[in-house]
Formats: sequence, structure tokens, C-alpha cells
Amino acid sequence: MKTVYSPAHAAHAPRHEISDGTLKPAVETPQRAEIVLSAVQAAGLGPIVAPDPIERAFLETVHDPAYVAFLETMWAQHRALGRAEEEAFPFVWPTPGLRSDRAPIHLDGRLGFYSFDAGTPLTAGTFDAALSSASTAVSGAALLSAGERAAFALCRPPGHHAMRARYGGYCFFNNAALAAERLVADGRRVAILDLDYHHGNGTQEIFWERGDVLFVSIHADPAEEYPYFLGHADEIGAGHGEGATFNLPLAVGADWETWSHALELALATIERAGPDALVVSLGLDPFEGDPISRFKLKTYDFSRLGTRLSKLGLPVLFVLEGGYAVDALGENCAAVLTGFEAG
Ligand code: SP5
Ligand code: ZN
Repeated sequence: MKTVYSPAHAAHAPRHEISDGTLKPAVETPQRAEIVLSAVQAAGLGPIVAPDPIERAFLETVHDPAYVAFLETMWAQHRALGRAEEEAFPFVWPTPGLRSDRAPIHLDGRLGFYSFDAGTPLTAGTFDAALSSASTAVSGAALLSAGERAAFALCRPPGHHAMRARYGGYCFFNNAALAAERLVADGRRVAILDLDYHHGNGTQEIFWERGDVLFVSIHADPAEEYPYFLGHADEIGAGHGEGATFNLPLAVGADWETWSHALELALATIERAGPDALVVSLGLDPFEGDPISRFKLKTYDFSRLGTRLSKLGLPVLFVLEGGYAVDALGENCAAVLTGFEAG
């Protein structure tokens, strides 16, 4: 299968994040994408192709234009304030009880207005890198529309936490949602299967009231894990989207036996809906060696996952999400994709 990749991701190279109650070294780094690229090349998976640039109007089918403009202009505002730091973080949010009907003008107000966590660094190159990541996903979707059975969008930064008008969880534009919209625009009925360790709150929000895109997610119980405030089993969608969201939260410590049981439930739901394309939000952080996660999947399990997905007989777009065990990330990603090709 083809891999869509752009080196433009490297413009987003944060040094720090805020997590575990303090300032820590960033885990979402350019090295992640470089390691995955080397591994798919070494596995002989297929050609590496460059993305076509995403159109602004298409980006704004998923994201609020004011949010896109915020990401585009915030670094100039950071510089104009005389801030010399290489990263910007929000520190105040319009939580219930405060007003969220007026967008602030000051940068610190805007940072909080357009985010939902403090764990996601913004840098000088974030907007350009996020745009290239979104382009990568949409170009991957276009490969399916052109008749490919499968494609791999090697996206970085990741996307599934990004909401219509808020960034967070290392995500700025929702790559999987944009890919799904591309496929819908090309006449497909789409399901999204989100396998990242963390719940894809952004994707869920974007399609919450949509009956035409099924969102199914296996992730750590939000009572115990990020993003904490979405991803429970009683969230099923609303309006036209009622029944088109399906969450399978698992207790921390889940191994292949537990996880693959949830996978079968997820796939049965997808097969019942009868889509004609599948977007997989491929987080590799359910891996046993992941430094920020607590599931127990092994490299061999990622290979079994790929083989199982190929048995669906659907066109599949794999969109890279999280995964922070850099030494094993490439091998685990290649295991899914070669498992799929072998299956
Ligand atoms: C795309 C994606 O995977 N985003 C994840 C964002 C998670 N951010 C919060 C990380 C908190 C890590 N706490 C780890 C505790 C063990 N040291
Ligand atoms: Zn994750």
C-alpha cells in the first residue's frame, strides 16, 4: 500500500509539554514520524507519496474558520507581546460559569478559548506542520477514492483529540475526521475505528449529531486516563447521530485477550452498519512498552490486528495517531500494515 508522508511535520518540534502536574519533556516529537517512515520503507510496504495541499474551504468543513485563523496568527501575537519562549501554553479556560460567547482579543484569552488542555505546546511551526498533517490524511482518503484498497497516512502531529474549535492532546486539526469528510464527499458511507489508547474526543464531537459517519472507539476508561471528560460507554450520539457513536472503554492493564474481545464487538458494530470505507485512527500507544499508557499489546498483537482488519474486505485508510515508545513505534506500525497486506 502507498504511504502518504511530508517532512513538513518537523516544523512542529516542541521541547516541553505540561503533564503529570508539571513541565515535562515533550513526547510527541518529529523523531516519531521519522522512525515510522524508516520502518515502512524497510518493510517494503510500497511507494512513499507526497500529499497535495489541503484547501482552506475543505479544512473549514471540519474546523471553525475563527479557530483556523487563531492557529494561523497566534505566533505573530506571541512575538508581538515580546515573548521569547519557544512554546506557548494556555492557563485559563471558559469553563461552565464563565462566558464563552465572546472570543477574547488577548493571546492568553485566545489560547484558553481555543484549547481544552495545557498539555499541548504551540510553537512557531505548529500551524504549518498541522496543515501538512491534515493534507496527508486527505490525500490518503483520495487514494481510496481513486480505487486503492488501502493507504497509510503517516500523519504528524496527530489529530483525533482536535475538536471543531479547540486543540488539545497534541492535536490541532482532526486528520481522521477530514479524511472521513473527503470520503463522504466522494460518495462513500464511512466508519471510523479509533484504536488509540486515549479516547478520540475530537472525532466524537465532530460527528456527534451525524448519522452518516459511524464512530467506534476502544480506549482506556476516562475515569482513569486522559482525556478524562469524554469516552464513557453511555455516550451514543444525539439527533441524527443517535446510535452512531460506540465507545468501548477498557480498564487499565488490558492485554490482547481483553482488547481483542472489544475489537470483535467494534467490528460487529461496523459490519452491521455496512459502510463502504473504513478510516482507522491508528494509535500505537496500546503497546505494552508505551511510556504514557497502560495497555499491554505486544508487537505480534499489532500484526494480528492488521490481519483481522483485512478480513473485513473494506477499503481501509490508516491514519497515524499516538504512540510514544519510539524504539518500537516503527516496528509496531509496520506490523499492523504488513499484517493487513498479508491477510
Ligand atoms: C494523540 C495522543 O495520543 N494524545 C495523548 C495526549 C495525552 N496527554 C496526557 C499525557 C499524560 C501522561 N501521563 C503519564 C503518566 C505516566 N508517566
Ligand atoms: Zn493516544
